[in-house]
Amino acid sequence: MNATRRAILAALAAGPVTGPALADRLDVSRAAVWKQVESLREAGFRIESGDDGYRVESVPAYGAAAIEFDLDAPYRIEYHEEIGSTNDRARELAEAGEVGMAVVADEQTGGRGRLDREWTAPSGGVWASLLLRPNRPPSAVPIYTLAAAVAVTRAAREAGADARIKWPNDVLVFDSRESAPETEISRDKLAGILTEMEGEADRVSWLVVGIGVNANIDAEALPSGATSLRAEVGDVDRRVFLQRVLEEFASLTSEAGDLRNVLEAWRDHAATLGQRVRVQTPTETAEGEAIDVRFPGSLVIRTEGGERVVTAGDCEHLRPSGSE
Ligand code: BT5
Repeated sequence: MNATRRAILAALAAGPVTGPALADRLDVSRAAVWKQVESLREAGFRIESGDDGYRVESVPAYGAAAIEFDLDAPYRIEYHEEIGSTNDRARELAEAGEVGMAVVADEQTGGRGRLDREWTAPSGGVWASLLLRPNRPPSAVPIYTLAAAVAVTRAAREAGADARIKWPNDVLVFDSRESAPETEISRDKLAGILTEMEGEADRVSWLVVGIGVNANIDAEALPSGATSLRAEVGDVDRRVFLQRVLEEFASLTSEAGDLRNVLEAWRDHAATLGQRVRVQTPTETAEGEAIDVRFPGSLVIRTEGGERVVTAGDCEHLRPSGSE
């Protein structure tokens, strides 16, 4: 999307505005304004022109301009109907020097999970990869994964799903039909996050935070153990849902803010804390009660041999000892 079109969208989001006022404000010709308004109409925006100027009556369901319209987060959107992996595309853009972008797709044909696992990503999901260049050391990067999990969880809860976070990167929905929910054993994966980066010792060069949410997808189209917003609460407006995720994420990770605040928000939504867990790290297995999360995202586990702090790995929630 070009800069004039983006600026027109931003102005229209604030209310009706006349063509001449837009031309003045953006320092372009009236013909240029008209051309961009026409192209927005072609993209599916219903824009009426009345006495008070152009007014947006409706926004297309999804797509770059739709997601950017009225978005309160500093990201430009690149949209694809179909792509291999939005993370791969964001990495390409990183190599090309871009920043502050989100690559969004309706469908991914080569979606990736952690450790080269496959991520099933049919049409109807929210598949998005954010490209950032935070002024932070690589050691702080795990907190961005936690922030993304918090952002997705908040948006999913607003949509009505009982979403909670399993350390470090899974958003789960708990089965409300379960008779004894305190055992918290029955839950399905609604979303996952894949964070990738390149950096030097003291500074991140680029960071890609890939967010995958099973939104308007039949549960049958997903692997076992997965669920979708459609299955839990019905279809959502993906444009609004993704905007919420991006806005939450931007506010949690703003350069001016304290990243430690993410931990507080994460604890509020954590399913893992207080649970018996088994965490498989690349080098060891730790089993015990998950008691806290520490900056930049490590899990503190009380094991028989004392407290252990794990920084990465796959976490399994176990039945509490003494239960069936
Ligand atoms: C993740 O990996 O959970 C990270 C997933 C990140 C996906 C996003 S989508 C946008 C961006 N572009 C990409 O290419 N990726 C990111 P992990 O914790 O390793 O979980 C992977 C495992 O989850 C798989 O081995 C399956 O068992 C399961 N799985 C696969 N697809 C799933 C889905 N759609 N929903 C729930 N579980 C799934």
